Parts: sequence; structure tokens; C-alpha cells
Amino acid sequence: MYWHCFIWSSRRQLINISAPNATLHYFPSFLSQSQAYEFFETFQQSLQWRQDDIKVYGRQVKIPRLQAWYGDDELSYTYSGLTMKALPWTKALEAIKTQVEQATGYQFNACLANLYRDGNDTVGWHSDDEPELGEQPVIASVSLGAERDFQLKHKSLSEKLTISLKSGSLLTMSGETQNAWQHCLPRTKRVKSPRINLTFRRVFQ
Ligand SMILES: O=C(O)CCC(=O)C(=O)O
Repeated sequence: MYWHCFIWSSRRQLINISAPNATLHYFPSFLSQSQAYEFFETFQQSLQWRQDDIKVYGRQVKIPRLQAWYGDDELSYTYSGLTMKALPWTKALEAIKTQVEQATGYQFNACLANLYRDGNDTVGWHSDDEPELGEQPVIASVSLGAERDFQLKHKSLSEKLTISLKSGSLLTMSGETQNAWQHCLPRTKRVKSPRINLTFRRVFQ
């Protein structure tokens, strides 16, 4: 059973999502709809999107989405055997990073951008728990474009949670969330248009 606690800040509504061993904060209107639209257009056109192969059960397969990795000082990031070297921040990414830092009080030095071309693009169950993210990673996730369901499942309890991530929203996951939970973005026939997700992280090297 989950319940939502509504707190009104002077500028933005913050929803604390209550779940065991998780710290989840959701700002549904982090950006206005026109800001979200403008950022979506800018990022779709200007980020250096790539579709890599990763190894799944020993086989090379194409990642079912496009990705781009930006950050400080060519920070590298490895997952599922794929290492990406960070590209330098663009002006628009820096602008949104500053807004995210002001809203959350955390500092970030890297951003993994995902472009889901339509509802066929997806990310499977995983935790953002790579050692270089530290013991209690703070992940700040901005959604732009099509609204998609984001699912979480507890690693040892039979608890599941679905959050519909709307365009212009910000979701933060911190505390024990990455240690205790996995998350995914399931495939859906319902969604025909693209979505961009920016996940700001702090990488320790
Ligand atoms: O697109 C999303 O909302 C989730 C992205 C994600 O799970 C990740 O980048 O680790």
C-alpha cells in the first residue's frame, strides 16, 4: 500500500512517494509545458545520439533506445560491458542541470540521456548501482515528450510501484532506492511518439 504526501513549495509541487527502503520525490511540473517542449526539440536535434550494442547472455544485441553520455572532464561510464566517454556539456544541458541542482540541493557531474523513439523503445529491469555512483546514488531524472510508465520493484519484498512520468517532470531516487529496488520503462503499444529522459548522476572516480 502506498500513499502520497503533498507538500507545496513556493514554486513547485513536490510529491513524496512513500515506499519501503526508498526515497522518491516527484515534481510533476518541474518545467512548464512550453519549456519542456523547447528542451525536447533542442535535445532531440542537438545531442549526439548513438545506438550501441551490449552483451546480453553472451550475445551482442542493439540497445532498444538511443543514448548519449555527457559530463565533466571526459568522465567514463561502464554498464553491461559498454564504456562511454562523456561529451562536454552543451549549453542547454548545463541550463537544465542548474535547475535540477537548485530544485534538489544535490550537485551532479554527469548525465545519461535516453531517447525512446516510440513505445517499442524500452529499458529493462536494473538498478543504477554501479560502484562509481557510490553507496547511495542520487539519480535525478527529467522527462520530456511522451508520457511513459516507470516501474519499480523491490528486490526482496513483493512490492511494485508504477509512476506515470509526465513531460516536464523531475523524479529523484536517493537513499537506499538503488540498493533495494530495480526499475524499468516497459514497452507499450499505446505510445507512438518519442520521449527523452535525462538522468543526472554524480560519478566518483
Ligand atoms: O527513462 C527512464 O525514465 C529511465 C532511465 C533509466 O532507468 C536509466 O537511465 O537508468
